Amino acid sequence: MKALLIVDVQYDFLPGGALAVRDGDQVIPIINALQPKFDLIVATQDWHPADHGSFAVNHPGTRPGEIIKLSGADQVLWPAHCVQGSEGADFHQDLDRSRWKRVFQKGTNRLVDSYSGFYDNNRMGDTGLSDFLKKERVTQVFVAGLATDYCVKFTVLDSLSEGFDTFLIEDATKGVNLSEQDSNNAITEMKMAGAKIIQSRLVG
Ligand code: VGL
Ligand code: ZN
Repeated sequence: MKALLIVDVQYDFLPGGALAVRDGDQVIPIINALQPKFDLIVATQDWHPADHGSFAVNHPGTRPGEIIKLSGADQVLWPAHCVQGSEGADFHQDLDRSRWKRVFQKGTNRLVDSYSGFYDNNRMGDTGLSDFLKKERVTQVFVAGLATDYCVKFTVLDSLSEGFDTFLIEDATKGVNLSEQDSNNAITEMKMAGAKIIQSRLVG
């Protein structure tokens, strides 16, 4: 069984959003065209409390892009984004949600960020995604969405470590690129870890 995993296609990561990914909206029609090729579709949703520790505004004197220690780990500080219940946390209205089986929310613990849809960055909190996919007898996981260099990358790496045959659908993702090469480096890292990098037109 193969599953499509759609990562964080939310207004705050799209042009005009608080943490906008350049051309992020270009993934929407590609993801919509992919969905009929899958019998199982799930999504992740970045879902932070307003006092989340990854927001620069919650650390007076800091700015987005700076790195601090949060619960002992290096943490990039972000503009406030995907606050629970806000419009920015909503999925884009053009994204077809009609066949999604479940949405896995992440980033709810203010003390640790959670880029992956499986586990938080300290590998403590578990969204239940891995157990869910295993119960559904999924063996192949195809990942699309935002952002290539953060949530998509960590989701792909955790998917591999959970034993799933994992595919990155390259043209169905876009990166933040705080540094110019971040997305390219992320793709190399995913490939080195065992992910297969494919294009959407080649998904059967
Ligand atoms: C993400 C930064 C902070 C993402 C989420 O979805 O890639 N990036 N929170
Ligand atoms: Zn976030």
